Amino acid sequence: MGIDPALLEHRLDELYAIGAEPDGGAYRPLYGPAWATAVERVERWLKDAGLKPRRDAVGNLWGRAEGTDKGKSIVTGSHIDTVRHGGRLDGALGIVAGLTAVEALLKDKGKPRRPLEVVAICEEEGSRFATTFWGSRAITGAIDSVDGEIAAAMRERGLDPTKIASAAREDIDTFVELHIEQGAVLESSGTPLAVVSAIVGTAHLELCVTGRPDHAGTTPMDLRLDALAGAAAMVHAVESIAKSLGRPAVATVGKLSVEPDQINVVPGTVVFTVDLRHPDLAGRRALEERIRSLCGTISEERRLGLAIRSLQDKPPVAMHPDVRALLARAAKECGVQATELVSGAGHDAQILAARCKVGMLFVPSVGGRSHCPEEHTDPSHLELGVRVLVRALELLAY
Ligand code: HGY
Ligand code: MN
Ligand code: MN
Repeated sequence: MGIDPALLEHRLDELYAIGAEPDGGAYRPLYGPAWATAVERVERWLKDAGLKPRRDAVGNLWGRAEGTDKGKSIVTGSHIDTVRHGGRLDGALGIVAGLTAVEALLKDKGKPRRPLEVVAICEEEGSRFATTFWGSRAITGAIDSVDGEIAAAMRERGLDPTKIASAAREDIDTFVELHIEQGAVLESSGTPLAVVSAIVGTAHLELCVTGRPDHAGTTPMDLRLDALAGAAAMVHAVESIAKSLGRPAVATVGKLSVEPDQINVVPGTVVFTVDLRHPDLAGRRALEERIRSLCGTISEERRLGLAIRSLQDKPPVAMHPDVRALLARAAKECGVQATELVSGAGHDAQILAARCKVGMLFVPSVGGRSHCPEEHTDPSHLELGVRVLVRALELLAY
């Protein structure tokens, strides 16, 4: 099947250049200028590939090839947004690979039997707004309200926040996503491809620690209610609890803000986030329970206030067995024995699973690095991933 690896790399480079940050990486936050430019570029590629482009009410970009039969669509793609200083492949690979695969199939095999679509999902990372999976939640009809900030940003892009419900799809049969592993399992085992078996469950918490702002020079140490010293003890507790549970439990404090954030003021308030993950729900609940309890103890011992808010609570999601088997067959027919792997990263497939059959392919990440400019995958692995994706889509849609 005619795939041009150089074109694949070139398109990935072109997308990576959109939202390039001066100190490395790319940043394409939802509805921002770089996001809009990237959507336009993919839209042009979709048209060049002979796909009919359509933007839905939240800005997901679809490219569709009608099938000879009617019926539900076969869809491939991924998210077009990035984290800050994001890498070249997270999300972008799934879009460019999906486009490349469908383009090759249309050229070599003509019109598919079933409708075949490529989707650039508008947002998955939650980098700009407190939304993760915004695009895929719209597709599954899971957005029931939109806050003012997002609504204003939508209107700026010519989107109508009152029309979000129209983005919901009931006519997708199967969604297949090619993604980088973003971890080091494939690289360390020397395996070039994995079929994802499940995606871990993720909980996001926000902890607000309240003390008392005081003068840094005149307040004795034993009289302080130092919110940052308390939060630091809690951050250490988060790490030690996850370490004591051992792999595959993980917990991350990724954001922390201090008020009044002045060199000569004892911090009065600290807000920080915790990202908790575990392949099974019981494991994740145990991790969360221990973190909540120890942070509570620390706040009492230090006479600090503590409010914990749940921002996200996603259970683990199994990939569809039929799709897993089909992806393994496609890999085998491309000459590779794919391994099976649980994804420690979240993906749109875990949301779309509510409405259709889903499956994912992983290619190795060099050094296991991702969500950083160092994100890299060997071009031969990218090409193999696309070839297996082509075969899988051919089995599904022709
Ligand atoms: O957080 C995640 O796992 C994904 O990259 N959004
Ligand atoms: Mn990501
Ligand atoms: Mn991703």
